[in-house]
Amino acid sequence: MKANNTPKSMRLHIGIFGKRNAGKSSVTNIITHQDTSIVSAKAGTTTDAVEKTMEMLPIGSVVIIDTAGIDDTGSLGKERVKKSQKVSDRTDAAIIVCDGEGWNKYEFELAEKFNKNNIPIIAVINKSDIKQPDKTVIDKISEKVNSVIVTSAKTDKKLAEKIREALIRCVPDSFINPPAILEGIVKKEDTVILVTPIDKEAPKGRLILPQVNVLRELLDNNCITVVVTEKQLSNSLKALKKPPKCVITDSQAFKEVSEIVPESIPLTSFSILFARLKGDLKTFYDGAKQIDNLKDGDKILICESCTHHPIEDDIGRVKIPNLLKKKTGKKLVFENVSSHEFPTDIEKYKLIVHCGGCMTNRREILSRINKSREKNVSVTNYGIAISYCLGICERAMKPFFK
Ligand SMILES: Nc1nc2c(ncn2[C@@H]2O[C@H](COP(=O)(O)OP(=O)(O)OP(=O)(O)O)[C@@H](O)[C@H]2O)c(=O)[nH]1
Ligand SMILES: [Mg+2]
Repeated sequence: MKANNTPKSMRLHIGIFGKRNAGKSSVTNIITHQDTSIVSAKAGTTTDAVEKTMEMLPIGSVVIIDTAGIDDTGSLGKERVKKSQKVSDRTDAAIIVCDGEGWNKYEFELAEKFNKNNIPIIAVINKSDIKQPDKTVIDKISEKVNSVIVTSAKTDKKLAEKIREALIRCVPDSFINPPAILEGIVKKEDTVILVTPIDKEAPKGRLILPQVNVLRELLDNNCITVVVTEKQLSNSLKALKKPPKCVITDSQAFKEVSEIVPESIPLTSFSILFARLKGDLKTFYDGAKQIDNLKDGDKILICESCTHHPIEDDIGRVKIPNLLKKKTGKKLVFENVSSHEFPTDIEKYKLIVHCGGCMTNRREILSRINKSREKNVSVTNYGIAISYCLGICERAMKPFFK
């Protein structure tokens, strides 16, 4: 598979971290076989995360992210450190680069975070042409990581190969064989109806990513796939000789679709399929039940992974807040964040409603779920919250909890 054929969010994200001048950008350029990042003797050369997508067999397509030094100082430096920390939230495998002096608190703290989240770490002890690390240095680092590579980015011609091998040994199987979106729901050659409303929010001339991903998976499985707007759903059901194996709808048309599709036909949404693929379905389902406990003045955070210009009837800014207000009858306060932004003071929220996350990777959403769990904040998903407010959540979840 070519790198460009895999959606970015499904690619293994490899973050490269370390103190300033450790050789992070040199290692990045060696892995990517090109001048992806600027290398210089001046500490603090890399000031913003630099991303490069590439093909790394047999893992497939990966995103290499070079970062700014984790030991940067001053007000601007601190901002850079924050950015590097954000990259760590979406890192599936970490490479921590240091010189022969080894690690200090910066690397140990970072490694602690990765260890806690089961994220594999490869330690690259660089600049061995200047200083070979002591055995005690290597031993201390080894305790915290999956592999240690002692090397020199200047002289080691086999470094890219060594890193690749170390990655293959430690990355989760799921990245080498990504799970199917429709696992357990659809089998080869089944008939499936996809409902994709063409409303104001639908991008001109295109389908949105979850729809495209699901459609592609159905075609890969030789399924008979009927794609309609909600207006033709009833006619499509009548036109089929046998009922479809399931109906998958855009969450925004849930109500209408649930009224048309007979109870005997499994029904769910693109967003809920992605909630399972990218997050943790059970946590999101439990989170939705918190909706009933909301009180006047409660704050709700709406998280969207992509950045788009809010439109008149925006799902995160208008539709979901309206549904929640209607369902609870309470005066709720909504805040919205998008892209890689995620507040640190999440304890002030009663509920977090996250989008399906088609534009981000699973690691980032799991990391947000973890943070919410640590602070006892309930978290749910767009599709699940919508179905809950409409009173059809049980039905939409049934295909997953058979
Ligand atoms: N001698 C020697 N120098 C190296 C090695 N690796 C990198 N360097 C040099 O160390 C300096 C810093 O390298 P970079 O790759 O820019 O380091 P960095 O960690 O990206 O640095 P910042 O972006 O400033 O945080 C450059 O002058 C490199 O040429 C090595 O293995 N041996
Ligand atoms: Mg750099």
